[in-house]
Amino acid sequence: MGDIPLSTSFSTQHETVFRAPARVNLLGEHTDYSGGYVLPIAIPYYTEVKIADGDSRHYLFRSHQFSGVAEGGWRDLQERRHSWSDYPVGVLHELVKLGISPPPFVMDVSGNVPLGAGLSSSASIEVASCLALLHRSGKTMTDAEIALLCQRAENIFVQSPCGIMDQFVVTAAKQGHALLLQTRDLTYDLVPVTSGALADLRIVACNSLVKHSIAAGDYGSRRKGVETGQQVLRERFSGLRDLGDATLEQLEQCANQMPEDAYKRCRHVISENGRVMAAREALLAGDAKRFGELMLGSHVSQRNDFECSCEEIDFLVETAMTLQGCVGARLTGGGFGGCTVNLVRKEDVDTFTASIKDAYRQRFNIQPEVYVCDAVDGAVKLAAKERA
Ligand code: GAF
Repeated sequence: MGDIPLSTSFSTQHETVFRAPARVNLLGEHTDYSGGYVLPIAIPYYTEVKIADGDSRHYLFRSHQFSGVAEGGWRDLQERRHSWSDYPVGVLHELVKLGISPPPFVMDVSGNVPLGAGLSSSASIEVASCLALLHRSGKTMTDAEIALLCQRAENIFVQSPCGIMDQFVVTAAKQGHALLLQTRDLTYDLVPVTSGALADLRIVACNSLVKHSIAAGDYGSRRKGVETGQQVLRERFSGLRDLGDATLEQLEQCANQMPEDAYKRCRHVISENGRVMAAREALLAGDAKRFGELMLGSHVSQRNDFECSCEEIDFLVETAMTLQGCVGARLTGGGFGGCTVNLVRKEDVDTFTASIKDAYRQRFNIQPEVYVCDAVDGAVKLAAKERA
């Protein structure tokens, strides 16, 4: 339970509620900070942010779910607290840089997004907070502006070097669709997941319960490898903007000019971009089997080249692929733990769920969580109410 101050008194509260989902990425991992392609959906686990007028010159960020509050005037909110409140406070910092300073408020944060599971709990809280703070300031922004602002909040204030995928899909997702996003210019196509090639399948996430934070060093070191290799390629091939443009042939030509690990990280990213493009073709051709093969290819590449998997996740993927009705499985999200994403025939979902839980429990003595996911809309304003 949080350490909720009871001293704050309210006059009439004009309380408005905003909600942002979590996400599962179907394909395109670690491609979103070098101009590549991703294919995520938003899923129905949510952060809810209520914002109401405060009665002083203070800002108050509190939660019934997470411990600790952030409270005070602007000067009191300059330092990172290494707490959940860093996410909304980081968003406030980015708004203030743009000259947007909301009047005093009380923000209440709650939600049911699994934490440390690679399902984007951070982007969910950032985007819900951003909508609330914009509302409180009487301002609006486009989806892309909101996503980029929230990414900056995470990169700068939280000091977590994430890409743009999570913030974008959490903001802009559409029910029943995956978002095929080009992360260089933030253009996207909506790809149906409840009709067409994937109509007979469900998207199932399995949580290994191995937790990993992207603010920890592994994500950053992988990102550095990508950037080192990308720089070598740019110097060699004029006009090449980023890895979103690069080919495996070009990488081979530069292989001796970069460290081995940078080469492997780039090989993952370039081949992963190819897999997302191939997945688009597979979906257009109604070929779910091919889509599943591409997911597995992605997993192998993450395991061998990006080196961001772990024993528990490999076990979940390998086990899933032996189960009836599973057409594809892979690590999803930042990696080093978290979740797998699986495509499972509708009629086999119940036995798949029971079998994978059983196998994982027997192997690791841990009961994994399994989420059967619908693709839902991105962040919304839910309601405005007055409370005496
Ligand atoms: C995390 C990051 F936040 C994303 O930007 C992305 O890089 C992902 O890991 C890996 O694809 O979720």
